[in-house]
Amino acid sequence: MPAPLTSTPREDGFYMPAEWAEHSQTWMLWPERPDNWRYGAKPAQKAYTAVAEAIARFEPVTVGTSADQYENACARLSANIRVVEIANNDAWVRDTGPTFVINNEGQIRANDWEFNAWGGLTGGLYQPWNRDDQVAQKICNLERIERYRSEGFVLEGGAIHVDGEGTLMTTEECLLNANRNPHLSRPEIEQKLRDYLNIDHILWLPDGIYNDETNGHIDNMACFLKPGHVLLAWTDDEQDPQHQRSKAALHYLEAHRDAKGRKLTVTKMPLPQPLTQTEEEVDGIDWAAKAWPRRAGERMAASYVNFLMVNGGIILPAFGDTKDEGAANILADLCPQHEVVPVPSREILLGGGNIHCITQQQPKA
Ligand code: KQY
Repeated sequence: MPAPLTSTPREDGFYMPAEWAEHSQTWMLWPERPDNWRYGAKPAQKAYTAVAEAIARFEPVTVGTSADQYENACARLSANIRVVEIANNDAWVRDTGPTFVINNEGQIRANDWEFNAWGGLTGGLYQPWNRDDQVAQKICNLERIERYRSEGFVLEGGAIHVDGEGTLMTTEECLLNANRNPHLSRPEIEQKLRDYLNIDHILWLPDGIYNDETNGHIDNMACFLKPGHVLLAWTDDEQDPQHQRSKAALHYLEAHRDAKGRKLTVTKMPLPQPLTQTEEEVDGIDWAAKAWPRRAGERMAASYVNFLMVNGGIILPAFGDTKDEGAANILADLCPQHEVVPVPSREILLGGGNIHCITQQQPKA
């Protein structure tokens, strides 16, 4: 397959479209590692399957799996879901897959970010991560899509959201974290984002969700619903450590404008009640020296903001919480052109992320 392009998307006229732009398909990976997913990942496979089936109602889905799990994934997923072999270290394609970029001539390319398992040797979630770092390249090869490789610049897809009109939103907690790109200054990181995503303006929220093991990915904290309109994870409970984080983000968004000079409308999306891992859940996970330890009682980074927009639908995390219905209603009111489909996602949350983290949309070129 061809070597990565040596130019940048900005030089070549490619940009990252918003998530609501039409997709040709969504990518997922199949969970299996027993030191992150309890009971040999069987409950997680069920949860991922429900997400894949929900998305497949709206657009094609491709699921990448290890060779060992290929037959099992094929057997559990509907026949209309394509299964392909993609070796990986874990199933978080938002972060290990390509970030696609398009141009105005109907062409598509992709960014293949350097990946270090959310923090490398200082704070990363597992070792090794070499297979994860090949996922974007393999997806591009399967689709015959040319790619840009951001050698020397670590980024995960969950750390960025764009409005497709020149604005990118991220968090300082993640992108300025010393465990990502300690050799780059803030202006240098901003230049990388401009070059690879072709954006003009960056909104820097201070922090993400409390206790998020990704170091505060934006896709759990806030997202665009349309240009000029941000949905922000929120709690009114001043005793909750999340309150200060959400309040600081709200103040920031109220004080800043987007790339087009628009004032931002912010809608608060309540968090579910604080969710913690149970003894029984933690018990089902294999202990491994090179994987992040899980502890009973630990607060999980649960947020309804971690949904995926698909063609005509919104695949929304549901936690079996009293706030589930309200969250679905907020999105149904704000996005009447999308059918809101809640999918139980506690099992995915136990692995450290949610529906947006386990999916990667491929825009229609
Ligand atoms: O939230 C994400 N984008 C990924 C979470 C990874 C957790 C790994 N245990």
